[in-house]
Amino acid sequence: MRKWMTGILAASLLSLSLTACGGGQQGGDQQKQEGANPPAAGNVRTIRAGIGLNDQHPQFKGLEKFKEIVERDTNGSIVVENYHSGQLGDDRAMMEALQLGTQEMTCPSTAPIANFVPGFSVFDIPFLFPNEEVADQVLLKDPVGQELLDMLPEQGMVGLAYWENGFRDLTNNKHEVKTVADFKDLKIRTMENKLHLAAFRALGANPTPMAFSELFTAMQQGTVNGQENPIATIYLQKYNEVQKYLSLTHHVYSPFVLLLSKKFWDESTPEEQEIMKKAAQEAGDYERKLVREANGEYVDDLKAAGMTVTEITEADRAEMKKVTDAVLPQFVDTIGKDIVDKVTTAVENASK
Ligand code: KDG
Repeated sequence: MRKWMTGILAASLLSLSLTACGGGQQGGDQQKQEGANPPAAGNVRTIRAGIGLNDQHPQFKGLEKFKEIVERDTNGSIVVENYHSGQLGDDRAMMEALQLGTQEMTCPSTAPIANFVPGFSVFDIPFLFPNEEVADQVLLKDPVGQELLDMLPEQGMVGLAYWENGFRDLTNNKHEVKTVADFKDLKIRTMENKLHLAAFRALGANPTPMAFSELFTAMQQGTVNGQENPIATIYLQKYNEVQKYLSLTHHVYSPFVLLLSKKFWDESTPEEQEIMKKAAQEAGDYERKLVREANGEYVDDLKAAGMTVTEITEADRAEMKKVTDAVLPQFVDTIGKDIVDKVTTAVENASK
């Protein structure tokens, strides 16, 4: 038998044995791990993770990263199935499913979470954060960020980590919006959040709350003239096909929270809980990096796609802030004065 043939035979025999023990370089560890004690089929538990955004959005890429880390580090005792584009329902329905334990994971913006834990509406205060760095400081470093997450278990959900949706900008198909006066009578879709509704009413618009999954059709059919979301969502959800004007209002910074069903959390071992927590933070840093790049990059693509893009002057943004600040007093008690004070102080300190 020719020499090279013995080589191939040997190699294929070797790879066969590796595959049997689950492949590749880190054969050793993996072999050791996987070969040693793969979980009995009966012991494998599944996380079904659903989001409203599509599979092109960094949020879905973040979920795929979470899947990779959790399945690797739990040695397959937990597997993750990711669903996008509202396949498992809209934000409210998915959070209710987590409470019931009929779904394990979702990652909504904080605005809809405020319907379950009103404290999260502190992040809906318009023009609260001057930039992403200050947002990171307050959400990821200041104790108030974790204090809010610790309010979720009472509602049957566990907040594993903050991810990023981003600064929200306004689009519409009626006219360019530069000043407060330009908001007049625009039919704007908002998230299901009372503070957002009050802020847009104060600006003179005619806001209507609506689930994310209904938004594209509502714009297509003219049920609404406009909406507000970060650039990545506007571009990746193809809103330029149904919207002509984009105003870079940056009126609200929207965090996401990666939520897990408390039922699933309580049924997990301390090791599994630690792995899921770490994976959520690592995948969150990965998602945050991707979405920041996307939010920066896609403005030019939207211009190229024919949208009229309007920068807002600091003077006009200050005017918008003055108008929306007027609605805050009626929300302080709902949010909790303690939380409002802690967050606004943290923002001031981080802005120095
Ligand atoms: O996947 C997240 C979406 O469901 C939603 O939270 C996105 O910001 C959003 C919106 O406008 O509803």
